[in-house]
Amino acid sequence: MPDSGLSKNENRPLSDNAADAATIVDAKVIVACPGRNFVTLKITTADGIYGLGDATLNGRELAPVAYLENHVIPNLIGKDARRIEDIWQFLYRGAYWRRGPVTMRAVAAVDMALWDIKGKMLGAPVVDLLGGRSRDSVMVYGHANGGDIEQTTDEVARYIDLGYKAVRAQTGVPGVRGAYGVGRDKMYYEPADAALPRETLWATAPYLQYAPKLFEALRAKFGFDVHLLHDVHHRLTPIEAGRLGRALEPYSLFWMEDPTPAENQDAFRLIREHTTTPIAVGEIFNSIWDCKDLIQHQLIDFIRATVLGAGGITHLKRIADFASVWQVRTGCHGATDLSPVTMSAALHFDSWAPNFGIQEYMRHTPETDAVFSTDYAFNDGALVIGDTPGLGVDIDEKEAAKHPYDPKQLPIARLEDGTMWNW
Ligand code: GCO
Ligand code: MG
Repeated sequence: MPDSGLSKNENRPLSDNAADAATIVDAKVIVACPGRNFVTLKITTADGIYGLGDATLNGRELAPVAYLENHVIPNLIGKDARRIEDIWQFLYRGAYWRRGPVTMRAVAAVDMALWDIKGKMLGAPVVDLLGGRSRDSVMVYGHANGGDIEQTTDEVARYIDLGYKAVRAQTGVPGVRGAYGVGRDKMYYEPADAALPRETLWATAPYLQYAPKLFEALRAKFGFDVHLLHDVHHRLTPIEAGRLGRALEPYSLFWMEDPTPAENQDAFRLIREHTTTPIAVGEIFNSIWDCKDLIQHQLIDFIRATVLGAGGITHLKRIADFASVWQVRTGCHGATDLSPVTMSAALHFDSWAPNFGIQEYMRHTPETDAVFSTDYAFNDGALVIGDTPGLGVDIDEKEAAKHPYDPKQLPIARLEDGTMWNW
């Protein structure tokens, strides 16, 4: 592992009284835009050990900032940082108002920071506190995006050359302006790109005709050894999703993601009746209650809830254990709006989870990498975490201060007649 400059907490004398030493004395929120906006929580104990958490909510960043600063941090000061579970329950049950993307990101940020602190206190990487590594490295998938089938095929080839064993493939659709997943910058696709939302167009009929042709072309060129994934991004109705899943069956996808919105989870029964293409859902889920029915009725194959979105390591571990009963595997969301703090936490979780499936991996920009140092590395289609105590991630606050918050929202989608659709 390269030197990651993560040893700042080493060699600090522990005070005689462990409880005093572990008292939370400070917590602050750092908002920065090194290429994109990130919200980072830094919690410090009396002994000077600090932990980091991510609370980034893409396009709505200042909501978790206000929640943390006004409603969470005052409750943390004076608490014992070692009591991760109790603090989690305090923030979840104690608020009375449960769940939701804002609350659960704030809870997640605290939880990540406390696991980071605990690891540093005990001199162990977080994965060892979870039960140790179930595997040495975790398979990741990268994003191959193109304006048409030819461009996407070239991109898939590039990812295979880079060593990826799994690639998500998205293509523009002729006649559909700004179809989901078509990057304007190949290496660093970033959909939240304007202060007011960019308008994109959606048309289901041409997409349903065109998308299977992409996978036909990819299998013809690359064979069946590489895992191929596809994100429908909530665009279809259940019966349309059933049809797409069936059309994709000959190309043996690793998964078809978010085929329809998961608000009405019964919708997935209809999809299941029509296709055996594996289904992945959950990047916008916030708790085990969002996942419960889909998992226990075996309506999905992969649960995409994340450390960031679903209340931190403490809660995601609970979701993974529940999912394992029905042989549902994990497939954590890992787009660029999940900061290197979340990626580090996710990789500790993935390295432990016995029912790990795959981890999404979108590279962060060089500006982001200059603010956050990490100890994970890409090797042969997988990410490997090091043995740094805690989460193995640090923030350079001076560097972060050079990149002030820059409001940016996600795009919206409309149908050809102007009707609002799911982006
Ligand atoms: C994915 C996602 C992302 C989201 C983004 C929104 O599967 O990676 O769908 O690209 O659109 O995280 O903030
Ligand atoms: Mg997705």
